[in-house]
Amino acid sequence: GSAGGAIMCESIRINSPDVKYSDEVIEARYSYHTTTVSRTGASLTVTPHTTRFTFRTQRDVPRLGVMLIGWGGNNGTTVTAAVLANKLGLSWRTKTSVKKANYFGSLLQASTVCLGTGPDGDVNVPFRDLLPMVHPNDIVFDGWDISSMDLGQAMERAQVLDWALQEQLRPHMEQLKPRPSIYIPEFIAANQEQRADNIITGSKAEQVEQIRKDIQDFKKKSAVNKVIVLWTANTERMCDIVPGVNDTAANLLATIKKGGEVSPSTLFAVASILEGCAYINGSPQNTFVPGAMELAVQRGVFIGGDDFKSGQTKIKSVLVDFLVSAGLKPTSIVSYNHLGNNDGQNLSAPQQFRSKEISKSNVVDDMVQSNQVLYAPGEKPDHCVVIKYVPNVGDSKRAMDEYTSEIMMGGTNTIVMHNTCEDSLLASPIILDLVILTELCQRISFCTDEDPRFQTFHSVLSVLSYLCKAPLVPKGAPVVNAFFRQRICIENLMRACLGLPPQNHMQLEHKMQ
Ligand code: NAI
Ligand code: DG6
Repeated sequence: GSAGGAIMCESIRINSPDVKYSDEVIEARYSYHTTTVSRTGASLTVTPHTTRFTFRTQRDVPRLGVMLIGWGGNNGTTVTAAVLANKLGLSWRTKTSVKKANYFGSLLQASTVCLGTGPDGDVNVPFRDLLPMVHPNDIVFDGWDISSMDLGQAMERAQVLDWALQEQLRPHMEQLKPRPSIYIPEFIAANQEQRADNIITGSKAEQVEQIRKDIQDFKKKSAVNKVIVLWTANTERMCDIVPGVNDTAANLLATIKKGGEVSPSTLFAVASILEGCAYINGSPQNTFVPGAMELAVQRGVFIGGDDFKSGQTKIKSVLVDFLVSAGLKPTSIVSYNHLGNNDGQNLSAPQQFRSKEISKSNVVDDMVQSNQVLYAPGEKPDHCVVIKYVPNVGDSKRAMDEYTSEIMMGGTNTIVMHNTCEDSLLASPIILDLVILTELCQRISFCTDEDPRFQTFHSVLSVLSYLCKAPLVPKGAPVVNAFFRQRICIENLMRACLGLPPQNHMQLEHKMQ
């Protein structure tokens, strides 16, 4: 049947000699087209290339466990509650109508992609149907928090979900209790201190050991076959990159042993990597110091981040892409936020605000640099980010943006936006997409005709860029912030795994006589 224009289907089967199915894998031959450009004086020579790839996707979808750091926070409780509500098929009454649990805002669960053309035109299917993927309802959650509150009470503290829904969820949520966590007060705002009543004691090395034991314990008790760890705890201050301390994997491990400066988020990253678990950073701080990145590469473990791209920044990566690619020149971008949740309180401290300011500010760089008609080398729009803590608005974040652009013949175009919404209801589906996409990538391998040894993606999983404000990419790789380039990258990668050509939107068949 069809819903909202998308065909809901059990499975998709590709009818092509390039695609083979076995019980274990989908194997697809794929031609990857690139172009290189060389310059001689004032002239550019452009050369097309084709590389033949073979993609292999394991079909067996594991039972996935997700461990959240900051489980008792607004995002942690909201994503856990949302999955439970979906799993239980809950509905609840608000003053306007009856609401039903859903996954709106999830790229994989709630958006569609065009597979091709059928007798009635484009055939769109949910993104999640392209390849075998974990369904969010099947994810088992666990996690840590420096606050000992059970998830029932913590959900109430968060003030995100409607009360009638909380009442139905409470008996389930109150069974869930965050594990004690690593608390180093200087990394988060001093105003968080009263929450910290659930702490692992001991040296840094012992704390890492405890986190590793927690991961093993969760695996054993919940019978999951795979665990992904995700930081959705408070924003930390940035760490200095210090040679001999955190610049290499060996130095970082030695610093942990000696008890030198390492942030809690990096200690968690090290523990996860040593356990072979992918680790995703949903906050802006530089958890992935060079030593942590090197450790992930050495161990062949995926890492991803940084900072969920949920609202204001998502719009920025759409709007600036639109302006610059339409040949209009953004000259200033001014973004105000105010919010009243615990995230806002933590960000009211200067060092934690600075982490967020950095991750929110770099998001337009690639789009600006791509257009030398509009911008001279090194020229950038003014870009100002303000965040204020206003307790009264709770999780309902306000974002106000002013985009000023120079248009034809010295004209000025000013666009002003006001966005109000529950922050955690935007972040929760992103958390689900991050872990489901990461898990899928763990089942994909590929080789080329030149090098027939199968390999996996680079440990720094840049395909997660769409979901992150400050995408982490392998050293030397370009950072892409532009929203639709990030989205089409995911879509085309999945199509490649099915031996399908990239979406080109040319519709030549409709442009012929
Ligand atoms: P929150 O403050 O409600 O939750 C954070 C939780 O982390 C709290 O329960 C706190 O007790 C806990 N925590 C702090 N340090 C910890 C540690 N070392 N170990 C374990 N737990 C610890 O914040 P919220 O709204 O859930 O956001 C979480 C993070 O996600 C923040 O860093 C925020 O900046 C980031 N983020 C949120 C977005 C959103 O739309 N909600 C979007 C982008 C990023
Ligand atoms: C205020 O900016 C608080 C932040 O944690 C944001 O709400 C969060 O980073 C989401 O940011 P954005 O820019 O994607 O809406």
